[in-house]
Amino acid sequence: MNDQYHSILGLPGSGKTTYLAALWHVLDAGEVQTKLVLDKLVGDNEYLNRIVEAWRRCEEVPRTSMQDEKQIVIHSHVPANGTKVILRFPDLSGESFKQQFATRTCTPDYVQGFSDAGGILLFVNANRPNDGLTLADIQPALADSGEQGETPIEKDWTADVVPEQVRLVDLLQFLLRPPFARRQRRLVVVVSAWDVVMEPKPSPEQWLKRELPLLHQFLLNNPESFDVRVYGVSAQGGDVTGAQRTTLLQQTPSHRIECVGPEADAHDITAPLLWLTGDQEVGG
Ligand SMILES: Nc1nc2c(ncn2[C@@H]2O[C@H](COP(=O)(O)OP(=O)(O)O)[C@@H](O)[C@H]2O)c(=O)[nH]1
Ligand SMILES: [Mg+2]
Repeated sequence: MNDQYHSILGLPGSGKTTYLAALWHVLDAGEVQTKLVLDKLVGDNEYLNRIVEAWRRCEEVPRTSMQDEKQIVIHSHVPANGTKVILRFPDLSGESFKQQFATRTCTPDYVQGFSDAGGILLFVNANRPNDGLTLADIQPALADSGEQGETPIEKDWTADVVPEQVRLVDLLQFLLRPPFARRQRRLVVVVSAWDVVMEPKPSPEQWLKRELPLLHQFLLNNPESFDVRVYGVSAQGGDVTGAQRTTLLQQTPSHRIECVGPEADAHDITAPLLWLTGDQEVGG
């Protein structure tokens, strides 16, 4: 038995809940071959069913509020060798992470979650505005528009103006000091909404290096703390809020899913989890 608690990190809108919904669907429906196969579910079935129902109908999954935070336990096994793997995830609200960044506090449960065996799923959404532009970046555009000499509008600093990658690096830095247990952890960066990345698509790792260089550099330079892989995941298969929805609805639901990265098969969203589970016997 290999009992793993995988922690999930990511700001609001980074694709966490959609990933869990798609995961539950592929495990439950058995439409595609997966590296992990479902045994049984312990915990909040109702919540998983609620998010998976929306996912199957190609609707946006419900927003996770802080009151709505749920712990999900999925019992699975590896058909290749019969090893049992228990996956425990919190579906935390992105608001919790925003609050942790701003107030420098977190709950005892959150700390406890990192003390057991298991890895980290860190979510970033490829369908995101660029929030890390500096004055140096926009200077050439200002120069072209003739507005160069104007005084920039000053705004008060709030935690909300901090770019996403700075906040994510900070959340990871929390893990490097007490009360968190210091050890090397496997970490998967899930680049969600991979369908929106323009062709020719870079590898997920190249995407991370290009779009979130600070986060990429931080992960690369802390090998004693993080053993990292990057996956591109389209858990929904496309934009369900636009015209694409009609096409998506016509597909076998599991076939909408796309997973790109090491040892991943096209629709197998369990590949990153198998590697996170990290037991040599289990194929990592
Ligand atoms: N295009 C596209 N959008 C996605 C995909 N997965 C999630 N999204 C969108 O990203 C947004 C945030 O997703 P959600 O799972 O609620 O993020 P959470 O706040 O981290 O739980 C929603 O608008 C989703 O519809 C995907 O595979 N493709
Ligand atoms: Mg959510």
